Amino acid sequence: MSVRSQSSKPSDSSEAAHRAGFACFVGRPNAGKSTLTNALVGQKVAITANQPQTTRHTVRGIVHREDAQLILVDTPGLHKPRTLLGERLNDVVRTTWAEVDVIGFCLPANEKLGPGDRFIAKELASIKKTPKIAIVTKTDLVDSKTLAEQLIAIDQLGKELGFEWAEIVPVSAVGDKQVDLLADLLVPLLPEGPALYPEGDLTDEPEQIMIAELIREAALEGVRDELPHSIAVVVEEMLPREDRPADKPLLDIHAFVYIERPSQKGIIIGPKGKRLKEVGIKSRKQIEALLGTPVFLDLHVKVAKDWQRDPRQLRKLGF
Ligand SMILES: Nc1nc2c(ncn2[C@@H]2O[C@H](COP(=O)(O)OP(=O)(O)OP(=O)(O)O)[C@@H](O)[C@H]2O)c(=O)[nH]1
Ligand SMILES: [Mg+2]
Repeated sequence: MSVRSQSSKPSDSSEAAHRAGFACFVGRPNAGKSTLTNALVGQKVAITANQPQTTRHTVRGIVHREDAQLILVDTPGLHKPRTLLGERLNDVVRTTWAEVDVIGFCLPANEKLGPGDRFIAKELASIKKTPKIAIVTKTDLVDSKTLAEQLIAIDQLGKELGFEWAEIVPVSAVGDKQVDLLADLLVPLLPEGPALYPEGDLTDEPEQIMIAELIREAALEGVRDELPHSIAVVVEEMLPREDRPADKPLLDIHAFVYIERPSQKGIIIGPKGKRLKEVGIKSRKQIEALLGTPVFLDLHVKVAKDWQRDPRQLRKLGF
């Protein structure tokens, strides 16, 4: 039988069926999960920072392809919790990986496997039904020998725990290396089915949350120690400015930057308010790009005492 006649048969299955489903990225804080999510989606849907525990809720990023719709679920870094917030974040991660079609375990190429990675791998090993891909992130930071050693160590880790990785893929989200390949490897692991989100949707994050996150990202830059964990941002109000001509709209956004202690106020605001002003300028530019409209951003710093440990405050802040 010729190839041609085979492919013309109505029952032929050589035309791959459309697939749609969920893949989550898990890993230690700072492993590069959110940066990878953004690289795959082709736009920033999750904020990133060179600090652990940047992501505080699951963020969906949607990759549209001819053959598939791949919905990525970026999760907070899994860590040893020290606060109620930390416990809540870990719960979110565990709930997520029970719900997805494939799990991508992110391990940075430039850090040797540690107890934190082993701990996560062990938990993943107990989820038998879901395929697991090991993703070696930040490959641009290491030479080929170090990368090879990391790949071997990860393969070994799976064997020790009694499972095989569906794939082990090295990627660089910053260098855009093998990011498309990763999508190619994730798609066949999704179930067959029609698209779950409308074409063009890149995320289902509400605008107000994305705006608060962009402000928090700007506020995180350059702060150290405990302060990054203490910052939370809430957008209180978004209103079009009245009496503006139709061709010159302006959106007023009022947001609160919360910290945990009065002593942190000075650092966030900076001398003569300089730092807060910079945070405002930086995030406003990104918000304007996101919304496609000029914005007046009004930021206020408020103390929410020890909110990371306080159930009532956590609820108020959306956790
Ligand atoms: N050189 C390099 N840096 C990267 C790469 N991917 C991420 N990073 C950096 O690693 C840091 C952490 O990245 P994130 O994407 O925020 O990490 P995360 O895993 O989402 O962190 P949490 O949300 O805290 O769990 C940031 O400074 C990124 O710029 C990469 O491919 N190459
Ligand atoms: Mg993140």
